[in-house]
Amino acid sequence: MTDQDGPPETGEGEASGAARAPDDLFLRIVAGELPATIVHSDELVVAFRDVAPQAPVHVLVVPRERYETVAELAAAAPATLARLVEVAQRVADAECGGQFRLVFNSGPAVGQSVMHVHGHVLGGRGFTWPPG
Ligand code: DGP
Repeated sequence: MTDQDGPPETGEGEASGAARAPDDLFLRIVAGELPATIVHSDELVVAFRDVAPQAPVHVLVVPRERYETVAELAAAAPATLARLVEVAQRVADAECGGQFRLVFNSGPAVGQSVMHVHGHVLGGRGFTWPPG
């Protein structure tokens, strides 16, 4: 894996939904159409800082292709999900000693506001359990 590769060539089939859905904020960030502080980019995933950080480290890792939920991503493109988790660990290794909380909100009822699957990598402070 390199940090700056070209366009996606996943070989894992088509992403669900409209590949260029105009309301998909994260597709627009992946395409470079919206600004973001990108901390990692490869042929499968892009990681960038959350615009409203909830912890000293708060990075979103998203697939380049559009899937709505983590379960959908796991079923359709498991290698991309594995890469997403690998990148989450790499971000945490670089920024908060390797320990982190990885959150996938799946559905509006539990807080998903952007319907393009994203892992929240949270770290750099203590966390309580259970989450709110
Ligand atoms: P969720 O609620 O799980 O769907 O998380 C969406 C996250 O995305 C939320 O923490 C805020 C972040 N976010 C929303 N819009 C933008 C944006 O335009 N840029 C960046 N960097 N983050 C965004």
